[in-house]
Amino acid sequence: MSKNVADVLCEMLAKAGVKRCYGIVGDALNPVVDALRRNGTIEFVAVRHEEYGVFAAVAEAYFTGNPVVVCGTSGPGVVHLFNGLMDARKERAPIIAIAGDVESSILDTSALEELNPYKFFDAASLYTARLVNPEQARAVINTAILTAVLEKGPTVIAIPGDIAAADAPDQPTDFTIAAPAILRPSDTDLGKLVTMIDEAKTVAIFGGDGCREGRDEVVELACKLKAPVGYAFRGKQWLEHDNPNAVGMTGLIGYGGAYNALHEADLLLMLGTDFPFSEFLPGPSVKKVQIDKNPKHIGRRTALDLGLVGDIKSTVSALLPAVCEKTDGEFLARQLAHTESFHKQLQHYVENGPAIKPIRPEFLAATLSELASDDAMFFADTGTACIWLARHIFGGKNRRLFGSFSWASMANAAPNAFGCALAYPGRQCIALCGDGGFTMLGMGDLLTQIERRTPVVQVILNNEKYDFVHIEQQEAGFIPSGVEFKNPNFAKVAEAMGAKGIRIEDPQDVREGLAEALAYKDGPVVVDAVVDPFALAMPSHSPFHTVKGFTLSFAKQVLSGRVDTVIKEIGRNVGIV
Ligand SMILES: Cc1ncc(C[n+]2csc(CCOP(=O)(O)OP(=O)(O)O)c2C)c(N)n1
Ligand SMILES: [Mg+2]
Repeated sequence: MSKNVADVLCEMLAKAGVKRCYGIVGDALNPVVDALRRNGTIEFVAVRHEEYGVFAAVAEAYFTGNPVVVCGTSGPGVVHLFNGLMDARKERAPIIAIAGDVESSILDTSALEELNPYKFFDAASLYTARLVNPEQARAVINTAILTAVLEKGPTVIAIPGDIAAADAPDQPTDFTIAAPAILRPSDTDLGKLVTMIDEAKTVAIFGGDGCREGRDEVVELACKLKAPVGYAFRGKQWLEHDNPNAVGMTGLIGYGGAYNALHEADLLLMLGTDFPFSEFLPGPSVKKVQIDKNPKHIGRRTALDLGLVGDIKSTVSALLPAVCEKTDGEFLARQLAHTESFHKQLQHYVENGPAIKPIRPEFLAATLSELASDDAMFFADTGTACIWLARHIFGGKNRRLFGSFSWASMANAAPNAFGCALAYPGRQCIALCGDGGFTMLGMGDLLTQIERRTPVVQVILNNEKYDFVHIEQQEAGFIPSGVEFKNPNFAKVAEAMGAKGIRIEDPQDVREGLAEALAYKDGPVVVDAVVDPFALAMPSHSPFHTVKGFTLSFAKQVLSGRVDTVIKEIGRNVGIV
């Protein structure tokens, strides 16, 4: 039997290292799913919502580096892919989306479910193609794969069912994927940087996801320069562990001495970060150098004294032998001491946690971190889960931390954990979910986990509100509104669906409940943790407008008769940092 276009598609995707395709079947995709079935190399993972499939794919693709396929059809099913593809773009995950298209004979006639992929995917996709002629197949599929893998992001192939089912021309399906190219600044620019470093009395480093490959080199440089190392959320998992110079994160969920270190240094080296919160970066009193392999990142968050294009590993490797070692460790010691004292403050609700009801999320997260294995993978929903992940879940050489850090979509954690549970069987995959996030997307596809008996641990922060927004509204001086909702007992819901459900209401049961969840290997677990809805977390540095906003909001709430709420909010956060 001759091959059809869908066969060629599957063959090329399999050759690119694709292991899974997440999605929902239908019309135009039927020939594609049939080809996947016949090919047998790529597993089709049937989900209940296309967006869930994409978030699962993003985590798998980000960590493995292999491309992962997602699919949806036609207009509405394709639309459900979009949010996840934006996430893939921002988190830099190689995803290839197959978008089922209407029959080629009715394209551009406003047919039922017709969607123009070029317009629709414009913001998310690095390369969008419409396969309307079998002769295009090899070139289009080749480009979609190479762009996704080498530019690290999503690409889209829209394909009408009749084209997927059409005979394929006899074209070669082999291709090569180059290893990442080595990119480093010119000798002249490196020379300028060496002079700046040697002339500076004190240096601080601030790193992001770009330090992933060059982590050891960055730590070595920091040690040579006696430089404290702060990090953005996406840099935490690479730069925090086994780093004697680590001083924590800056930004709204920041902790430790990072803010001070960055502001008090003579020279700040920003390495592989596109940290978006400019107000947390120092002004002109600190000299700033940024190094990134993406030229678009250079200088867009803050004005620089020097901007260099290069990947962190090779640039820092070239820098290391050229710079003079610094001998005065006073600046570093001061920043480390500050970090240590912040860390002690952070322990307030952890140490007192067993005696505080409702359960403090700090205590819940810290206990989870303590009980989880050394190679556990943690995922946090956008919301307060991110704060507790950043502050109380410790990374390690083999631990992984992930979230929708740059796109900041809700409801990512459960699918992220599901994707990694499939890609890394035997590893603990733990999702710290908001109750808003879990009910938005996670609950429906709990059925997918159940059917496959995938051992994902979902810990739901049951605070009956969009707490992050609640905090945000107060910070901006508003009276909180539209943020509260009612929940069912999630443990009972999970049990009724066929998963293991554990409800924890009492702080005394936290350790035992989490240990039981982590030990369960026979399928998914939902831990329904009833946590304090008034838990607040302040950054290590609170900008003036934050303090002003809270004061204004509290005053407004008192004036509108919500004295009770304000007293609870203040009373429950006396040990706050
Ligand atoms: C898809 C999406 N919708 C809305 C938002 C805005 N938003 C950010 S955090 C948040 C609240 C999350 O609530 P929940 O999941 O309950 O977590 P909590 O903060 O309560 O822990 C909202 C509504 C978003 N980031 N993404
Ligand atoms: Mg919530």
